[in-house]
Amino acid sequence: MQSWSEPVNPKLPGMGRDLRLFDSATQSVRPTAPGQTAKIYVCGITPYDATHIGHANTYVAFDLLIRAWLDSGISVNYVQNVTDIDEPLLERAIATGQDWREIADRETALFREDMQALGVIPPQHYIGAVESIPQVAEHVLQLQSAGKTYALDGDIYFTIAQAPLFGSISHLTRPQMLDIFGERGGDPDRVGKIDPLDPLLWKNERPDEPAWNTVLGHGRPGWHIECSTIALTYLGDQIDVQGGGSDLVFPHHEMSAAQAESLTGVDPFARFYVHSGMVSWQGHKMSKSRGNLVFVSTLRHEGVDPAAIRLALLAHHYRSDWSWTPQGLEGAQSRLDLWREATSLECAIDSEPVLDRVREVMSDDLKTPSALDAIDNWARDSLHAGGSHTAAPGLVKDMCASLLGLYL
Ligand code: 5CA
Ligand code: ZN
Repeated sequence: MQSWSEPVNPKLPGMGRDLRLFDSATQSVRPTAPGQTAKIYVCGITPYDATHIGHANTYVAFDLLIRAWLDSGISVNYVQNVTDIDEPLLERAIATGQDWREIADRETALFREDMQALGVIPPQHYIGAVESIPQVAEHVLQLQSAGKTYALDGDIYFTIAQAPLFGSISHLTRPQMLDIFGERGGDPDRVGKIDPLDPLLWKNERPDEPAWNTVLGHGRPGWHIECSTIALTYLGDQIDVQGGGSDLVFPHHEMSAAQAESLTGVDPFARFYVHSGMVSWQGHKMSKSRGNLVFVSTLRHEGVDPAAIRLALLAHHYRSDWSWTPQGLEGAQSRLDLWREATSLECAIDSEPVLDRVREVMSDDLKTPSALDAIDNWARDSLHAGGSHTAAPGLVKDMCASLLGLYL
């Protein structure tokens, strides 16, 4: 699939520190220490509605992670999927009388525009579920041949019982797993399953539903195996980071990892499982199913500067849950004005210590609120007290672009 354009990121003097990140599996902040090329897979959108602030927060969080790696001299292979066939898309198509493909194409196009406007670095491989169906079917066949699946009325399930690391990402109790599985696309109550938690690998063709002709016959993939397959195909048997919002910890990342590990024999599938917090609005997590959404494109069309939207997100640490408010956006706009004024000065206070501080806090699990504080202080002091460093405003501008994705 077509991705979007890469923003221009100025080269900064010196080099960033080694990035440390919180890993959901070990529940600890550890050095990421990837090889020369870091491999990251971030779960993409299900394109049945436009990009909302919660999505934006998640993709900006992983953009910051990638920027921190790039700044420390590591190149990055970044893969993101689009879940361009799934139940919610088909339900939306029926409800609105549109073709599911048209909805997916239109919303994916809007997502690309939003990402570009927000200064998000595009993935090298932007891969649709639909275009991956032949590889998914091959993987399901492999699991079948290895005796790790069973059939139920023509559908194929993965037997979770033989996945030794199952549960090690989410650390949930079994009753918790059962509850959440049912809420997030699973079918714990289907009669005939060996374990209610077994995830669907392959759905046999149903009347009035799209199906593809594959080595498994006519049908379509289950959700989790799509991400296992796309990650394995484009990044190899073990990746450095599997990312997404915290609502994907279970069942999605737990299941994707269990399936990938069963396919390759390599564990863990991801060295780090990284999850961003949930953004709420009107008292609930912003979600397409609830419909309490603030769209990035609506704000843009209202004339809101995308840099202000991005800055409103950066005011929160990526792992915290928080509420979107108009006041938060106003605060971000004032901050943007302050930074733009200070970076337009002819000379200012030395900003090399600011670069050092921002690198320090960003390398420590991407602590954006501390980075914003450091830049605020520099901007205020420069505007009030002046300074004699002619290169300082330019350095802050470049730093905001390269490390924070803010193009002042
Ligand atoms: N297509 C699947 C992943 S394979 C999916 O979850 N799509 S999604 O459109 O529902 O969500 C896309 C990303 O946005 C996911 O990482 C999800 O965790 C994140 N996300 C969804 N809602 C919010 C929210 N309110 N706050 C923060 N992140 C969110
Ligand atoms: Zn996914």
